[in-house]
Amino acid sequence: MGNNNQKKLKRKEMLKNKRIEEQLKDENTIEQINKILLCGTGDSGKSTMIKQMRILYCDGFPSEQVQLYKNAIQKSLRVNMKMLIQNGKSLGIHINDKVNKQLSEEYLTNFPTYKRNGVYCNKEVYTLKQLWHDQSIQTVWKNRSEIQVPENLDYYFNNLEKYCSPNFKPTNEDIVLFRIPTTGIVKINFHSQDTKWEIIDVGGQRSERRKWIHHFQDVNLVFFIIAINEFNKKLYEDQTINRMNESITLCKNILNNKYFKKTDCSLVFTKTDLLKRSLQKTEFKRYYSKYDGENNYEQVSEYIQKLFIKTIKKKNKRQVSSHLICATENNEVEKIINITIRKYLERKPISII
Ligand SMILES: Nc1nc2c(ncn2[C@@H]2O[C@H](COP(=O)(O)OP(=O)(O)O)[C@@H](O)[C@H]2O)c(=O)[nH]1
Ligand SMILES: [Mg+2]
Repeated sequence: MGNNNQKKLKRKEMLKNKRIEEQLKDENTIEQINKILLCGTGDSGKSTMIKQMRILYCDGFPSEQVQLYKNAIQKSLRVNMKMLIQNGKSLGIHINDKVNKQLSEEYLTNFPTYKRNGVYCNKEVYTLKQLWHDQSIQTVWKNRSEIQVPENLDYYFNNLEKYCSPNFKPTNEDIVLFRIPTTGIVKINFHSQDTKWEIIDVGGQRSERRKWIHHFQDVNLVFFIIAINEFNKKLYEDQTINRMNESITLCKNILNNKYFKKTDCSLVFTKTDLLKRSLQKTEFKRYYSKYDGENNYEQVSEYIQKLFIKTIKKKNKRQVSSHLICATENNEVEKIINITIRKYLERKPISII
């Protein structure tokens, strides 16, 4: 009998231990999701980073997104040709070629009809192609820092027939290179180095920035995104303000915010490809008179990085890193995400899933 009681007690003890073990296991597996917040002015490349993450970690874009981009890309060719013709006039660049001048006038007259019809007819495609290759329109395009047209417009105009076709289906590259301004919040979840992460994209234009504060709590890493080629551009929202100066001011305000005093941050300078292209025809010193280096990519990019880094206070309390990337290149985005997370985990080992 005594033996039986002992057996029962032992069994009860074993069951209790098992339950405790299972409970502990459950507690350890409660998901710890680490947060990366993307900040920066409009057009700096935040959503491009998110799109690359979607390609890397989430099997690309759902069909409704692909359809959205198809419509937006097609619409933009028509709208931006109108912009190039009209802005050319205000910049004093008039179409010299008689035939093309006539075509451009007809285009502006027919524009409302084309817009209403939506689909491209052969005549419109022919006109757009002629006008895009016109020397004066190309001069307007070369002076695009003076006007508000999308950065990668040439990519689409150089392959016009494809994009005007009703059968066109955007590739990942077509989507990455095209901008639809972000309103609201976009989040992507992913695993990296045995930890769970959430990356958050917010709209960057002035009207959108009020919403950022709601996402400042519990952020593990802040990525401040800067388009490094913006030194000669004006702000979309206010044509009197230089885009890079706006970005410097925002960087100072965001990264010295009380929520981020001890938060690791990465300055991510995008559009390195466009900076290289732009320095071939533009003097950096014309916009930053204190600069006394050479007008080459290495020295200019070094100088710009320093302008931003020096605005960040309390560098001893957190890790601050700086990266130069072409954000439209998938592997460059992947590389900096991996490096930054690795450095973060080395410093602050967190529970592994
Ligand atoms: N050529 C080039 N284009 C870029 C780069 N990064 C972003 N873009 C383009 O810049 C535009 C604005 O990017 P987006 O991510 O929407 O900016 P956001 O307003 O900060 O979200 C898009 O057309 C992108 O394709 C880059 O490194 N190189
Ligand atoms: Mg965006």
